[in-house]
Amino acid sequence: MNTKSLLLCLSAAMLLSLQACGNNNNSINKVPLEYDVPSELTIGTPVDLDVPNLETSPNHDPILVAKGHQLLSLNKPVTTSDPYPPLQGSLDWITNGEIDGNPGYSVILDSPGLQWIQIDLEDSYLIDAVVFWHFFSEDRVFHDVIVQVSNDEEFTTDVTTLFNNDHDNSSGLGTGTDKAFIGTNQGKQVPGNGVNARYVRLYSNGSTASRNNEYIQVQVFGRPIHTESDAESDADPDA
Ligand SMILES: [Ca+2]
Ligand SMILES: [Ca+2]
Repeated sequence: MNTKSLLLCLSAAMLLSLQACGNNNNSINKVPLEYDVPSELTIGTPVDLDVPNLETSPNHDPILVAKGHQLLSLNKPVTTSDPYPPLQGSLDWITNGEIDGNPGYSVILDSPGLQWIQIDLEDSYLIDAVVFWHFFSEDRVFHDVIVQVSNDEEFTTDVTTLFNNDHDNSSGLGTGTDKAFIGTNQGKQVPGNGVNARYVRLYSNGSTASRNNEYIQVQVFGRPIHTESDAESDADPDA
């Protein structure tokens, strides 16, 4: 190798390491979350909700997440803590891609109080966002909303909490500092921060309307986990 080709090699190596640094920087390559927003519905009259810790000026702009995020949860299997079949709908409606606030499109769990539903992404991914719609055709706040991800199906180890608005720890899962919110057609967007996980679990504990738990849709966005050899073989400065 002559001096000129050695210099070329060194410049190429420096460029690659600069790119690698860039990829590790969270502020780079972030884009607004791309997801489907269903039509707005205002069937009910506004309700004066007396809810502690309720957010006052919600921002529904798409959150910033990693470029290249994909919808991972479409038609993925859903399980629940509720031992009984739903009162309305079936669990697969939660990931069926249909997001409609009209009556008849939501799954209503049979057992009231604190319950979870869980999506199996069938592989581990880097999770960028979880978006969910409980109900949005009238003002309603669900209690003790907690979103967790894990690679452990039982959620006994390796659990990351992405959102928790159980301000008084009535769930026993820890005190949450996130705000209570009124569901809208924009859905509730929760950042995933690129955490590595296969399972996504969402808790709720009834709402201001009833003790029942209800879901129109949950969407999980993220990216495949690239190994170092993958990254070398498909290195693309625009990726
Ligand atoms: Ca649905
Ligand atoms: Ca609580």
